[in-house]
Amino acid sequence: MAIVPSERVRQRTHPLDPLDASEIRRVAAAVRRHAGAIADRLRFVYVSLREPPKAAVLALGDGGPAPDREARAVLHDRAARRTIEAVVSLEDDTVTSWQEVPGVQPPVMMEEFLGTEELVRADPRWQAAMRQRGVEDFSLCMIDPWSCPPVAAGLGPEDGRFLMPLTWVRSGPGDNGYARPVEGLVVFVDLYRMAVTAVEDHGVVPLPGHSANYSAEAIREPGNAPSFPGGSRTDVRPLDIAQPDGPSFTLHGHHLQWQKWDLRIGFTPREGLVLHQISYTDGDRLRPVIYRASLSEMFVPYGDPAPTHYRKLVLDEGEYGVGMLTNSLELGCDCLGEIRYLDGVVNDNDGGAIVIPNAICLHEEDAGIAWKHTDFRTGYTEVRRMRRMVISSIVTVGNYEYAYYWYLYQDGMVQYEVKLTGVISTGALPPATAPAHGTVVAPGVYGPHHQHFFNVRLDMAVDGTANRVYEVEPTPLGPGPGNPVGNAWTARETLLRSEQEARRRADPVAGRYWKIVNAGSRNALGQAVAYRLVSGDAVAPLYHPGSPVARRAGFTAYHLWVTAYEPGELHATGDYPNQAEGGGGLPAYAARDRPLVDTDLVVWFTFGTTHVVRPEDWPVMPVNPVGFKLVPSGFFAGNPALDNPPPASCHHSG
Ligand SMILES: [Cu+2]
Repeated sequence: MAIVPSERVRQRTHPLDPLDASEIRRVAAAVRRHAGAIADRLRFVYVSLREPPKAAVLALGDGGPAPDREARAVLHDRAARRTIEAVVSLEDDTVTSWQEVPGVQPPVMMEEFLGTEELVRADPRWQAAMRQRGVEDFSLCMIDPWSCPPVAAGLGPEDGRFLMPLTWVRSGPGDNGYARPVEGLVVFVDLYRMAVTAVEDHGVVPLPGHSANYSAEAIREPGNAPSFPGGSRTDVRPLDIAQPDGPSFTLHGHHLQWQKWDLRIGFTPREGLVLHQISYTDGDRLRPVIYRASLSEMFVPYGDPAPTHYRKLVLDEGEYGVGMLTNSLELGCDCLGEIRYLDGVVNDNDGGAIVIPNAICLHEEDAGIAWKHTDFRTGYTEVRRMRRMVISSIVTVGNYEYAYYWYLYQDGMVQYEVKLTGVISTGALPPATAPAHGTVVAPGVYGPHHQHFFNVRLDMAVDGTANRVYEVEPTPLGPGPGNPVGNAWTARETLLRSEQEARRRADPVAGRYWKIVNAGSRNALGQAVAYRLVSGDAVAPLYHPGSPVARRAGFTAYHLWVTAYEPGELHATGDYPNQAEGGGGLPAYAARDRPLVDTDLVVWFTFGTTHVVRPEDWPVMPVNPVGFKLVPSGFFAGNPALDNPPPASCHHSG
């Protein structure tokens, strides 16, 4: 019997699997055939899976037919300054939709990111500014292409396509370039003309003199800041993770099963790591919790009004794409233990495929104790270990690293954590001055104050798609007949009925949290099943509420947003935040004020950190973890980790 190759592919590919390299190339070929005369002009911004309708994916679990496989391509015709969204059927390699999107700028492309550096290096005005600062060897200069927010006139999408490179200088090849920022020099590049349109020089500030390297060798050098003349510590003995029988999870393609958890792993050029259909096996039922979980945007606004810093207002995901910037991970370094990996596959700007080997790391970790009790009268003790499944990826965005971690626990908890590390963005100071909006980290170098905001989109599916959300606030009761000694309080629940009502701020001191409830599904105690969203790291924006900064990232005005499910609503700042005035994404989605009770809904959570830089953040920053937890709250009728086996080496348990 003849086997048709495409049929074989079809059998192996789940509808939610990300595009592989051959599919990306097929999409590009189909786009070029369709584009005809303009094919050679088209640049490929993003090529990614166009996920099938949710109903079709859910029907698959009941034996429904495999939905057609489709891809979405965001294209840019630079000559005509047009952005096009195409849909390509991977069933027959044809373009099924071709739509121009007017008035937008797609994100910065890798070729632009890389091409800008050489362009600036060759510009006589920039060269003159560098010579004024005593720099003759331009090969030591690092020209980072920061995005260009439209906070100045004439920089909207209709005026051109801009980047705003900032310059640093290495003291020698291979040195930490961010140790020597070029203060006061801002360059504007028009990517359509591939030309430097303006060079702003706000005056010479001396380049800091010291190196700030962090290799095991470099930290010995007396001139390094800080310096460790003894080199690396010698008292760190081996700590090996041994799993002689292998890990407790199985990975088939992109399908991960671990303990009672079951999910699929995806990857897109914009969002990077995506989790699909996170479900928990409870007896003989596979109970859905989240249909799709993804980082939807990041925002890093700087709080320093100096000319080099006030336009640093980056939307790292929407303006660059964090999938594109994902690292290849290495065993024993990025992840420890018995590791499995998945590659990430993204497009290049010619429509080719780039495979990022080992982009996603999967492993198990011991997470301390799961639970314990000692009967103090008899000495009878039961204790269990907790284990967690870790799904992670790390991205490099210029100077900063962001490491993203999803954790699944044996007690039904889902946790998300971003570990911030890398090198802070620096500024230089004139001699004998103190920064008003930052912290000195080395002689002549300061780290400006800034904030990091993250927004995670959680397409919830607690026991099915019909969910509702309550805000819960522990509330003291006033004194009275029902509260004679004044100790009484209740957990007051407020139903969030519509999108406008569901824009909420965190109040960790008050113990406020949110509960995603399926009112139609009851646990054995008769309670409606739920998961609660618990915030540890909610921050308030420090920019003025009426400012262009606030408008750029409207999602930061609230920590919680809930919207009615709409497949195209995936990003907290909307589809095209690059050079946009703002207002897209969550503010626009929620403006429709759709009803939210017992419907298919999406929970969006904004969290982050206010970064008042410390000297200890220099020259490379110790990780700072921020995130949130989703905790079962009546989803089970008791402790779901009761059946964790007693530890073999523990004599008290069993
Ligand atoms: Cu920071």
